[in-house]
Parts: sequence; C-alpha cells; structure tokens
Amino acid sequence: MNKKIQVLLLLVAIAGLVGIITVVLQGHNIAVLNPQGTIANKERDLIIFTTVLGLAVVIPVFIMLFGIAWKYRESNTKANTKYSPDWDGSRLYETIWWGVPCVIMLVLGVVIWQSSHELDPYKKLESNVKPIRVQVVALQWKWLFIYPEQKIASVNLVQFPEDTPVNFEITADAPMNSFWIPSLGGQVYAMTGMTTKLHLQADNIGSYNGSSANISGEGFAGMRFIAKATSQADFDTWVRSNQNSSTGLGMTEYSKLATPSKDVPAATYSLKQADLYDKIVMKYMTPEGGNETMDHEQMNMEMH
Ligand SMILES: [Cu+2]
Repeated sequence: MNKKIQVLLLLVAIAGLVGIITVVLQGHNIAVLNPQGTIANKERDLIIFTTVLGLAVVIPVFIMLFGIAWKYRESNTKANTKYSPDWDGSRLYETIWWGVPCVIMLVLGVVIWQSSHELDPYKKLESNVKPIRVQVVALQWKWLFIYPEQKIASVNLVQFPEDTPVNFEITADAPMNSFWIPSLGGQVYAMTGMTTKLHLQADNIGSYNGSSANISGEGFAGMRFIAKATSQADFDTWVRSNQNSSTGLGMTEYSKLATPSKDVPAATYSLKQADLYDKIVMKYMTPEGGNETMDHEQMNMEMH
C-alpha cells in the first residue's frame, strides 16, 4: 500500500476513535464524573488526579514507542550509523525507568492514604445541620428505606433534604447487595445480620439514580431506586403525607414485602413497627429469629 494512504488511514482511524469517545461522553451523563454531593466531588477529583498521574507515564511511553519504531524503520539508513552492540548499563536511563514509577507510587500512596481516611464511608459528615437517619434494607429485588425518627418507610425511593447529611445504616434480608448512589458517592455492601454505614450529602436539588453494584440474581436489573434531594419544606411535606398514609408497614406487611418480586414501583408507608430494622438484622443473629435483644452495633464489632 502507498505510504501516504497508510498515514491517511491511520489519521482517519484516530479521528474516528476520538469522535466516537466524544459523542459517547456527551450523550451520556456519567454520574461519577458529574457529582452532586460533597463526597462524590472529592471522589471525582481523586479519579481525575490518579488518571492524569497514570497518563504521565502512559503518554510518553506511547510517543516513544511510535517514535522509536519510526526512527529505526528498515528504510531509514541514517539511524544505523551509530551501532553500539556492547552498550550496557546507563545510570541515566535506569534512574528514569525506576525513579518515575517510584515517585508515582509514593505520591499515589500519600494521596490514597489521606483520601481513604477523609472519604471513609463510616465517617460522619461535618455540618451544622442535623443529619437524617435512614435505614436501608436490600431485599430481593427491591430497596426498603426506613426513617425511624420520622416513622415512615419507602420502597425504591429515598428522599432527603439538600445540604443535609444523610446517615445510612445498611443491611440485607436477601443475598448480598451493594448500596450505590453514583452521583453522591461510593458504594457500601448490604449484608444479612449486620449493619454497614454510609454518610452522604447532596449539594443540589435533584433526582439521582441508585442501584446495587453487586449482582444478586434474576430481578437484579430492576432493583433500582431514585434518591431525591429536595428542599427542607418539600421533604417535610413528603414526611407528613407518608405519616398519614393508610398503608402501614408492620411485621405482617413486611413479610409480604420481603418475598421476592421484580421491577417493583416506588411506594411509601407509615411505619407501624418502630424497631423493624433491628428485627431484620437480628433475624439472622439468633436461632429463634430475633427474640434475643442485643445491640446490633455491638454485634457488628464482633463480626468484623
Ligand atoms: Cu460484613
């Protein structure tokens, strides 16, 4: 093939690839790159920082790969003038290819150490606003949200005021799942018989997608929920309307709800069983299924 055509084809291929990537990125809202909350913001910065740091090695290596291949091509007679078959050991080159990765590892190590403490999902968020407590139960295949203080509950819909820390306590009454609202921050596992924690905060009003980051069988694809950040007034209205709801959630209703079902629409309840969440956790901790009382926080300490 003609050399000019080869170069042209290569340029077209590169332009096409860049074009496709641009269209895909524009057409889709990649939630982790478009954060809506304090934690997610810092996580996005961390993703970008580590990617750029990695590219600092990857880009020069690829430029050199193509540059060297081009320079030492068969038809370039000039490149072969300085032939040194006994060449070995170069302090300069050894320093570069051992030194650069060492520095990157060191920088990454410090940054990751700091951020994994700063962004610890169990760490309470600093705020002057009183946090909202939400207990999350991963069911097969739906999400149950319990508001113990407001005495309400909801399925596949979690609502909270903006700029307010939300303290999630997470468990499961089904196979292991992973609680994840990508716009607001990272994921935390939901497991039977124990409580995991996640602290998030939305900076803006909006509806964000939530799902599980851990596949749990047939109905998993429909196991999605909406996380709705609203104004305080809208949240209060929502709470009041749920408190007055005729559909209550007690033990009987819960056992019906907990049976596996797929693609469940969002629903709201008034909470009839105040300690429903503790009962669900304790179900897996005693042979009698929750007749013994033991602090579940204390139980978690023993488990982990
Ligand atoms: Cu665990």
